[in-house]
Amino acid sequence: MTRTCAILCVAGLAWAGPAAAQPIQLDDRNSSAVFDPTGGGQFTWLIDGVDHLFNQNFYFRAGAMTDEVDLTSVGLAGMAATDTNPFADGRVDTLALLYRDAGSGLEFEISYSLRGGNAGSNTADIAEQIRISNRGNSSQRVSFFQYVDFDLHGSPGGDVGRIVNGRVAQQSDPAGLRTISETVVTPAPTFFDIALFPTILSLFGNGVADTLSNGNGPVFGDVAWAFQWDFTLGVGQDFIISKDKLIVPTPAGAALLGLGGVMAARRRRS
Ligand SMILES: [Ca+2]
Ligand SMILES: [Ca+2]
Ligand SMILES: [Ca+2]
Repeated sequence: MTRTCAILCVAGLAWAGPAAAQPIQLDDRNSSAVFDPTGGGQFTWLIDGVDHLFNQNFYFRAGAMTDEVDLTSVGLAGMAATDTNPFADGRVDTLALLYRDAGSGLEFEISYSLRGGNAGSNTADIAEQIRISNRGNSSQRVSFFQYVDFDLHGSPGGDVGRIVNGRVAQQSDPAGLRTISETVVTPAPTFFDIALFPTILSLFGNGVADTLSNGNGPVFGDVAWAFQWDFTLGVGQDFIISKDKLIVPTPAGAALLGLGGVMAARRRRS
């Protein structure tokens, strides 16, 4: 545990200060998650001692910007880590981050809330809410991206993933032991993509404006996916995104998730 985390996690203090922060760890029951607010987003999601996440991060493009920018590279303006379920587990489980981009006048508030399951259940959930506000003095056209690379069961290879209905991403590991599903509660993304690492990641910071290509898979291997929301924010307006990620042991009837057929097809080809 880092020193910053020790302070924040024990006391649940809010923090606001200059743009440098140590990684923050959230803990709840059988699960832990680690975030680097100024260094690339989330890098760890442990469930019953197994790490399933390589990286999740946010990128955006606004106004005349000709490429997408890593949100954690713009000014971190505030951070608060708190415990929101003291009766189940008194450790800090929720992280709120505030970023301000001076160039566009946009403000981004990200809230992550971790809910672990019973020990040995191999189940945990992270809910995310994102509020993007225009604090500048002119209307802004915004493209906001969420990028995520799960390496289920601690290894990047052999996962299978797909995107259903443009707003539900599903990924399972090769042994079929774990399944992550991410649901965009609201609003539906404007664009999306699922592909092998680093196809999608390479779009960010490549010097040109990119739009996701609506690939829905299935993809086999080191799976990564992204969602993109395009919208216009008038002065003083907000745009709110609500999402949820749930990791569970793959159900016996995995066809329920639309992955059973995919995995059967994979076996026939190999
Ligand atoms: Ca807690
Ligand atoms: Ca780009
Ligand atoms: Ca992966």
